[in-house]
Amino acid sequence: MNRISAALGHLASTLAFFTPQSGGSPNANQIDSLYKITLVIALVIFALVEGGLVYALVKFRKRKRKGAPAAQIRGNTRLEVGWTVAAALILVGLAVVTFAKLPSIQNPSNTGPGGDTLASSDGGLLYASSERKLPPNGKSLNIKVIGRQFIWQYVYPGASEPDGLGAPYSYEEMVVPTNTAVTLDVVAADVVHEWWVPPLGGKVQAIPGYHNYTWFKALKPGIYRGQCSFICGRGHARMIATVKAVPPAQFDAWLAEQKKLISEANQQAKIARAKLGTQTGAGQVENP
Ligand SMILES: [Cu+2]
Repeated sequence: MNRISAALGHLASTLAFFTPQSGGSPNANQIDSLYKITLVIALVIFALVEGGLVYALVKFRKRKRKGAPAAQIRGNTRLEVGWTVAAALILVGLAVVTFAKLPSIQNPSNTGPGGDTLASSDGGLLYASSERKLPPNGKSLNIKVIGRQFIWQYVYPGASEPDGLGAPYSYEEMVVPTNTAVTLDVVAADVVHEWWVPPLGGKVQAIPGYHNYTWFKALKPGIYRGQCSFICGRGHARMIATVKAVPPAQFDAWLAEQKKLISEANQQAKIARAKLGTQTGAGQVENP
């Protein structure tokens, strides 16, 4: 039994070399297992086809000494019908498995035990639709992902002003609490970009004028690396995306600190603007 499980473990790690990164989020794990199922079926077919080919080559080769010509075989209706039907059945099987797994890839799951208890704090504006899926209990940490040449910006809930301004934000590195359902609103400020952090799920395009949605739940603390995966201009290669998952308490502290820093900066900007307003004449305007 131990040997079998060891062999299976070995097989899984070998397969993992060929399939997408996983382990970061349940949806990424489901995508990965779909790839693995397809890969195993493909390997079995590969072995059967190549094995049959080698068998036929050896068995029906022209033997020098005998002098008799190799058997000339043309067509075999049963065999041809057989492999056509078998191929169709395999495709049907793959379709069934894919559709069975699709909901667990597309639909966010609830925040797990020990996750951040932040409810959707968009003032109750967050609603589910056919595009935007929410966890069964309707609660997620919703982060807006804005793609722009050539950096990702993340806007977190917690706007200090009613028009949505003053919300905490960060660039390039998204900070999230572990074991918490995180839903993403993916938009673009200029051209098409694509959000992709492989260990946390599939690709999502950021398209100007549209909102696309995805989700993930970081299972362990750590750094998850990704990259804009839709060529978007000169700086595309540098448009990296990182997700840093930290324990919920650490996330709450980080978010509060960001909020404080941003409101301090906004206060200073207000003072600077007021100062600018009292100055007249281009020559008198000093840098505030
Ligand atoms: Cu881009």
